[in-house]
Amino acid sequence: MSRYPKLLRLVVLLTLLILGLVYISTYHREYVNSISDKSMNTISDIYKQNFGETTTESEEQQPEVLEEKPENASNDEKKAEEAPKEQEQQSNENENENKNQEQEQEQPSNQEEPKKEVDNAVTSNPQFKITDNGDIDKPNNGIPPKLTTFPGAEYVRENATFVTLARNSDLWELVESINHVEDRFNRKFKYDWVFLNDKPFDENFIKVTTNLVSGKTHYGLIPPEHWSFPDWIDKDRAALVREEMRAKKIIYGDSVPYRHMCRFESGFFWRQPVMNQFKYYWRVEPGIKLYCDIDYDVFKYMAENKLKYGFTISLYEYRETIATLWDNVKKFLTEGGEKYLAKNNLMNYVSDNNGDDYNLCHFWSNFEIGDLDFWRGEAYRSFFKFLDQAGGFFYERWGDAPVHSIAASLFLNKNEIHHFEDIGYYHAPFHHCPTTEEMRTDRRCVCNPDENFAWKGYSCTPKFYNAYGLTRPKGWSEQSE
Ligand SMILES: Nc1nc2c(ncn2[C@@H]2O[C@H](COP(=O)(O)OP(=O)(O)O)[C@@H](O)[C@H]2O)c(=O)[nH]1
Ligand SMILES: [Mg+2]
Repeated sequence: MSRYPKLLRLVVLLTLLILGLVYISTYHREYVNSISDKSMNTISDIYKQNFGETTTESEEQQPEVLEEKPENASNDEKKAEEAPKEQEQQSNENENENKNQEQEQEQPSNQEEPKKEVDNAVTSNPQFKITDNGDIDKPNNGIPPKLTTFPGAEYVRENATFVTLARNSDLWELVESINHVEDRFNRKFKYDWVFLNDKPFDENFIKVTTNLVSGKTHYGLIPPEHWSFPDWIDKDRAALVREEMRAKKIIYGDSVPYRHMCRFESGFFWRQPVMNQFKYYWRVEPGIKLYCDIDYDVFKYMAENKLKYGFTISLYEYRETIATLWDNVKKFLTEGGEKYLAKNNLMNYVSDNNGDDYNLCHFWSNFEIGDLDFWRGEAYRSFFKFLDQAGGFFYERWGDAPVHSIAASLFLNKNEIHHFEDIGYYHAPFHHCPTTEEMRTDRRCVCNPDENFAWKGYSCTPKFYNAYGLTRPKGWSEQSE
């Protein structure tokens, strides 16, 4: 026998040995990782583990709870008075943030910015473009072209409805809202409208609203278990809290019905049997205005772009109304809710330190266009159940806006959330007016752009654009003061 077969055998043996070693070391690393994952228990850990390190805006100041107006002032007056003070507090912070972004946009630096990781979920949408610095540009803010002829009888609508929670006494303020919605949008598309009340609607309410809505109207009576104290709530403790909040003049702090309303909008509006037939909804409140034409079917837009949640105005919450909300969110996540976190979520919209604290940002829920299936899904159901058990709707005054917003920001991917920049909107005391003159002219808007809240100090919209990595509309900085 020659020496060569022996050498060959040696080489084969050595190769097998090396392959074996590589396999064992890889397997071992995965195993060690899986063990250490289990020992993570802070939200920061969970966040980093799921999404990696991200930049924070940790120097940002958070707004304090503000002095309230005397008790005899109306709520609108109170809100209108508070807003400028709040804006003052926030303006420095946002000025810096705004200036930074403006500079980035207007004076591209010579140094090459590292390209942001491309988010396939976002770029797969053909209307979005990735800019050189990695931000996402939605031409015309992602709004489809106007329809030139409006749908006729054969039009196939989305499975969608307007929805309004109201008392009989809200009728005439609500009539104004219906008028705006019909005039600017719904007379062209004729979607249905659901009205919900904890007491039966009276004949006049039904007659007037049915006459004004171009689609079909539906009326739902809320069952008592969706509008009362659950049996695990200590009513004496809740009453004590209301007294304390009354003394501190916290807005709606002493109100029982307001708390039922917030709990209902958080956990029950989408459970009403009359809502079962619908997939999409647009929430409308009494006393709102629409400032611009909406010449496309927003529900189709939601469906075509697989959007789950849309908003117009975004702002900071009163800290005292949600003192322990975020602690409960963290508890929910560490006690099994972590699995619901979306991969490309908007944690950085609601938190400036990767989830350790809530920055008070929320979408203003008096306007919402959303997919009911999100609230119906397992993630939100278990989230709401957890919060409801914790009792903060009654022991504090948790609003449906922060509850919805936190859920949407954590459990949805960012490309499922949309800012309706084109929908001019008013709910006292804030206005949303499309930023560019081009859009305001095109949509026949009647709002004053100087009053556009979007880029002002107390707005969270800049944070939304930053967290999402969206390019802001041209001219935003002129509207920031
Ligand atoms: N049926 C019913 N609706 C209510 C009650 N309280 C508030 N709402 C409705 O809940 C929504 C929010 O209330 P609103 O007073 O506008 O609160 P704000 O926008 O936070 O100042 C509106 O659509 C109201 O019509 C109530 O006690 N019963
Ligand atoms: Mg309202």
